[in-house]
Amino acid sequence: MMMKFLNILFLGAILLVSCKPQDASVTKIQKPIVISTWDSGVEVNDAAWKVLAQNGRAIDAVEAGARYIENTRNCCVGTQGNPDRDGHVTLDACIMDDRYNCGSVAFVESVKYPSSLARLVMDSTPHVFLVGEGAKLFARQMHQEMTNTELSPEAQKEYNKWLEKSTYKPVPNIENSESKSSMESVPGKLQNGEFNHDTMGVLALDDEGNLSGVCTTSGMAFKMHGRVGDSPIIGAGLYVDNEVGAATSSGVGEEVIRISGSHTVVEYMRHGFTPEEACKKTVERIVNINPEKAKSLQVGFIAINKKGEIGGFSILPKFTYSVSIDSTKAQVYTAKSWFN
Ligand code: SD4
Repeated sequence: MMMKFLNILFLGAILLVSCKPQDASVTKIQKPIVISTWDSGVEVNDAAWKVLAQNGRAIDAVEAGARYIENTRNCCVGTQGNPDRDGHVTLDACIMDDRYNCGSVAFVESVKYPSSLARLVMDSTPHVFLVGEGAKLFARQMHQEMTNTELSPEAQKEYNKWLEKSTYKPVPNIENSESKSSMESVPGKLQNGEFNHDTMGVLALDDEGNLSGVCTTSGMAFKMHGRVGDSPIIGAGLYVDNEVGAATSSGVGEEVIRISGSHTVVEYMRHGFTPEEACKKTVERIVNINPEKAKSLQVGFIAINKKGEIGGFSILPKFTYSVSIDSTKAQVYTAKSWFN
């Protein structure tokens, strides 16, 4: 009798094994791959791809991408970006690797490559976050390239234009009562006619299957002096969990901080949602806080999981992201949005 029972148990076990649905994770993994926010990610991805193509680490790839954009003139990243309302360009950045190592800098001036400074905080200090003068001092100690505090001609022009009214205050409720889009103060095009862009978030999965990310910005144009957004905050502007996936954000930082946006995206992926679904569910969290206010807020997330699946989602239309899976020009996708 006992023997018969054991036989049935054994047969059951065999059947169970053979009936187990095929694990999705054994399907082909798309790697290496790099994705970044906005159309401006096309060139950023190029810089990152050069590292990935040589079997480089994701962390080195994303840093290379961030450095590329920090070295160009644009409204929203690096020392040539638009200033705060007192005329200072203050920079925020963070970086995170595949082992929960992370580094951040915020409210830092004159540092040419804030993403590399964040990397140095991660690699060479026992800390995660340095701000302001302390971050600048650390940059000098680490022989980082510094610039003077003069505004670029384009940023000066934008600032002069803004000074005529000086109405923009990056406090969400005030913005809302003035019924202004928070992005209104950011020029859509540069003087030379080139398309302008916003905060740069870069995520990569390398040949070894490891994830890393970076986020870098000069923050919301004409913000209050001392204001820090989501971009340098681990969990808000960026989060990487090498077991699951990575996410980064662009848009009104205050809204991202209050829901720990990028961490939330990663947690949704942990619970089985695809990257696009995870971004959408996170956007929904922001929208649900105040659906009326959300109609004039832009926040977008992009995400990648361990299989190299990617996705993005935003509150308002026209949030784009760039995707590279080889050395050819990155493909730009427009994310689906909550409002149309
Ligand atoms: C911030 N999230 O400082 C940044 C701004 C941004 O595209 O993304 N601009 O709140």
